[in-house]
Amino acid sequence: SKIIQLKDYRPSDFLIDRVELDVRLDPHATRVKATLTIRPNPEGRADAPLVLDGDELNLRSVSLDGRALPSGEYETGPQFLSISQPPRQAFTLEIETELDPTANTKLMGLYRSSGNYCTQCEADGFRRITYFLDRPDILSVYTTRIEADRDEAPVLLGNGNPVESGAIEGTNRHFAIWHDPHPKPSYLFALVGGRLGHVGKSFTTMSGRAVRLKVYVEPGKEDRAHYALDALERSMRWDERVFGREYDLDEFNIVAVSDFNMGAMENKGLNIFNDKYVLASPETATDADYANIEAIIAHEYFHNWSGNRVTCRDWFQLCLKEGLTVFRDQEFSSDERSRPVHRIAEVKTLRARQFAEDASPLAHPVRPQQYREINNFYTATVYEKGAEIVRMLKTIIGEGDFRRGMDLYFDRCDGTAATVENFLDAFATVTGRDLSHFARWYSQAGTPRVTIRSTYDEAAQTYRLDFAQATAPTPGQPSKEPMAIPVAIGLVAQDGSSLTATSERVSPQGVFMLDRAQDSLSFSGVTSRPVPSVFRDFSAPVRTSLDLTNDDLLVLLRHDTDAFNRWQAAQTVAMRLLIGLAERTSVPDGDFDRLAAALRTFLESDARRDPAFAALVLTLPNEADVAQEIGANVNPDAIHRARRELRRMIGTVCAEPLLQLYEELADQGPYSPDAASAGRRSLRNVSLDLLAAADARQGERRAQAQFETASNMTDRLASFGVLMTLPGEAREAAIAAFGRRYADEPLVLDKWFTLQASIQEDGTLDRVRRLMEHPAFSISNPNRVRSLVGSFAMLNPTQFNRADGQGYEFVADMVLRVDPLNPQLAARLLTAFGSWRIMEPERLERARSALRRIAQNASLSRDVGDIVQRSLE
Ligand code: B3K
Ligand code: ZN
Repeated sequence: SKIIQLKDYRPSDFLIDRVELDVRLDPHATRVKATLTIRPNPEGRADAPLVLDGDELNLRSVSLDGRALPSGEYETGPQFLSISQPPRQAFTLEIETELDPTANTKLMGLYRSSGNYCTQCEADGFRRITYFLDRPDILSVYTTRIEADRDEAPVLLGNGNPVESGAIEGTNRHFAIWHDPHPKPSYLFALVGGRLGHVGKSFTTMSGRAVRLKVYVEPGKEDRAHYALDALERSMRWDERVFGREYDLDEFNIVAVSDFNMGAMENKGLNIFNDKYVLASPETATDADYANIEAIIAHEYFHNWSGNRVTCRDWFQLCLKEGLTVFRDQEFSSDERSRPVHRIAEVKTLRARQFAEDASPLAHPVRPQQYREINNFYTATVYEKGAEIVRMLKTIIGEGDFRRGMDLYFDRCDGTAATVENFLDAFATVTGRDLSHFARWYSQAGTPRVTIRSTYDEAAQTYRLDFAQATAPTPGQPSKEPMAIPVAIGLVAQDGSSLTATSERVSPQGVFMLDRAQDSLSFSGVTSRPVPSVFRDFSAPVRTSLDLTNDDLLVLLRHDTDAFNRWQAAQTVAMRLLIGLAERTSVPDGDFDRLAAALRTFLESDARRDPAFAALVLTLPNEADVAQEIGANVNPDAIHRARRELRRMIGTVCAEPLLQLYEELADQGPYSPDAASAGRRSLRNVSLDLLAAADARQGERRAQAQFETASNMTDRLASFGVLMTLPGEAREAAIAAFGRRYADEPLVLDKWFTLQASIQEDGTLDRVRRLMEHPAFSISNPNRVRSLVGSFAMLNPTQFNRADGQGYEFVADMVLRVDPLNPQLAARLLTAFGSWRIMEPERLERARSALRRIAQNASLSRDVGDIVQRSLE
C-alpha cells in the first residue's frame, strides 16, 4: 500500500470555509446532508480537480450551487468523490450520503455504543460520515443539525454552542442545532445522540464568562461521574493559572461511551471518553483509576488550546499537539499530587513503553518521516517521548522563558494548523537561541546511551566526569548523530553532607549540556571522593551506564536530595542483582544482603515520611524492564524466577518493618482518592505483596482476609493480585467470588480478566481461552479484548513468550479474528510482538513464524499489514 511522506506535503488545492451538516439519525440508514462552502486555495494549484476523501460511503446525491450534478460531471467510489472541472471561485457543494451506524464495528466515523450514537473522527474518520477534504489543515466553521427519534436519542449533542432545538411536528422525532464559531479541522468534529444521564456545574472563567460543564454517562451511573467533573473544573482553573489559557465556548460536554478504541477524544467542546476514564466510585475504581481519570480529563481539556485552537498542519506534526499536551497533563498531575512520585511514574511508563518501542522494529522518530497508516503512530514515542522533548526544552531555557515562549506560540499560531518548526521558532525568538541542534530530538529515533566514567584526584581536589553518548541504529536510520542532552547534575558526599564543588560548565540551575559525542566535566574544590547524581529528575530520555558501585548507589538512596535519583539508585542496584540472578552470573551474596539491609533501614527511618515514594522504592523493576536491559537472548522464565527470588529475599529481611507498616497503615475512615491516602494504601499493599513473597502460607491468609474485608476496590484488587501469585484453592475461590460479586460491572470484570490473564503459570492460556466464553466477554468491545487478550500479550511475559510458541499462536489468531471487525484494535494487539527480536533463538523463531502466518493473510487491514510488515523487516 501507499507510503505517505512528510517531504511530499503540499497545501490543499481547495479550502472549505463552512460546513453545514444535517444528520438524520437512524440505526441502519442514517442520512447525512453536507453543505460545503468551498473555494480554490490561493496557495494551491490553479487548475486542479477537486478530490474529496470518502470511506465506505454510500452516495445518494451531489449538487453544485443548487444544481444536481449529472453523473458525467463527477466520479465516485467508496473512497473518493472527484469533480474534474470545479468552479474557479467560491461555490457550494451539497452531498447526501447514507450510512449504517449499527454495522460500524471499526468504531471510526459514526457508530453505536450500547444503542447510543457517537462519532470518532481522528485521524481520518470524518470521511466515513461524508465526502470531505479530510486533512487537518482544512479549517472550517461547522453548524450541525441533528435529528433523531425522541425515545431512542433524547439527548442530542454537537460541537460548539447550542443554537436551537425542538420537536418535529406530527412525528416522534426531534432536533438540535449546534454552531461552533471556531474554525476547526474535520478530525475534531463530533456528535452524540442517546439516552444519557448527566452531572453538571457552572464554571466562571478568568475573564468572568459562565460556562456550563456537563458529564454524560449511562443513566443510573451519574454518581460515578462526580470525580471526572471535579477533575475538569480543576483542569480549567489550572490552565488559566499556569498557562493563561481560558475556555472559549458557552458549554463543555463530556460523554462516556463503553465502546471506544482508545482513552478519549478532544472534539471541540464535546469530548468523548472511554467510560473507563470517566466512571469511578470507591467500590469499583482503584486509586490508579482515579489518577488516570484526572490525567485524561485534563489531557483532553488541555487540547482545547494545544491541538484545537492551534492544530497540526499534517499528521507528521502529531507530536505538536500530543507531546505538548502530555507534558501539560503531566505538569497538572504533578501539581495536584506529589511531583517526585508522579515523575517516577512517568519515567516508569516511558521506559516500559517508549524505550521498548525505540529498541524494537517499530522504532520511529517523534516526528516520523513517513507512514502507511497514521493510526499506527499514536505511539509512546509521539506521546511520551514528545512530552520529554518539551520538558527538556523547559529545563534548558528555564521556567520564565518557557512560559514566554508558550505564550508567543499560542499567540502566533492561534487559529492555524502549525508545525514543529512554528513551535520551536517561538522559543528561539524569546531566548535568541539557536535550537537547530535541539530539534534533532524530533527527527532522530532511538534512545541515546550515555556512558559516564569518573575520576577523583585527591591531591588536586578535583573530580572529573567523562561523558560519551551513542545511539544504536533504528529502521531507516543506520547512523546516528549526537544529541543535545541536558544533564541535571549534583555531587553527593559519601557521608551525605552537602558538597559545594563547582564547575563553570554547570548552569546555576545545575544543568550541564552534553551536545557532543564525548565531553568531560571537571569540578574543583572537591574535598572527598563524591558520588555523582546525574540526570536528576530524569532530565533527559536516555539510558545511562555509570561506573558506580552498588555501595555508591546505596549512598544515593540514602542521601541524595533528588528524590528521583534516590529511587533510581535502588532500581539500578536491584536491576544488577536481577540480571545476575537471571543469567546465573556470580553476584556476591553480600550484595543481596546490602540491598535488603538498605531497604530495611529505609523502611524504618524514611517510609512514613512519604509512603507513596516508599512504595515505589520497594517495587522492583518489572520483568519486561529486565528483559529490555538484558537486550538479547532473553529467557523470560529465568527473569521471572529471578524476580520472585529477589522479592522473597527482600520480604524475608524486611519482614518486621513491613508487617508493622501493614498493620499501621490499615484503612481508617471513609475512602478518599487523594494522593496522600492513595500513597498509604500503595505502601501497605506493596508490603502485603513482599510479605507474601517471603511466606506464602501466611501471605495467603493475610491476602484472603484483606480480600474479604476490603472497603474499597484498591485494597480488594491489590489482595486479589497477591492471591494470583499463590496457586491453590484460596486463589480459585477468590476468583469465583470476585466474578460473582461484580457480574454486572463490566469495568470491574475487566480487572478480573486482566489479573487472571497475567497469572504466570502454564495453565493461563487455557484459562484465557475459557474466559473468552464468559458471558461478559465480547470480541467487539475493545475494553474487553484489551483486558483479557491484551493483558495476556502485554503483561504476561512467561506465558505470551511460552517456549512452545502457543502464546504467540494464540495472540496471532486473535489478531486475525479481530482485524476484520476492528483493525485499530487488532493492530494495537499485534504490537505485543515488539520485543520478539530480543528473545532467545527458539522463542525468536516461534514468534517469527507466528508473525509470518499473519503476514501471509491476503485480506489484512492496512493497520495490521503495516505493523506486521515493519515487525518482520
Ligand atoms: N487525540 C486522541 C487520539 C486519537 C487516536 C486516533 N487513532 C486522544 C488524545 O490523544 O487525546
Ligand atoms: Zn492527546
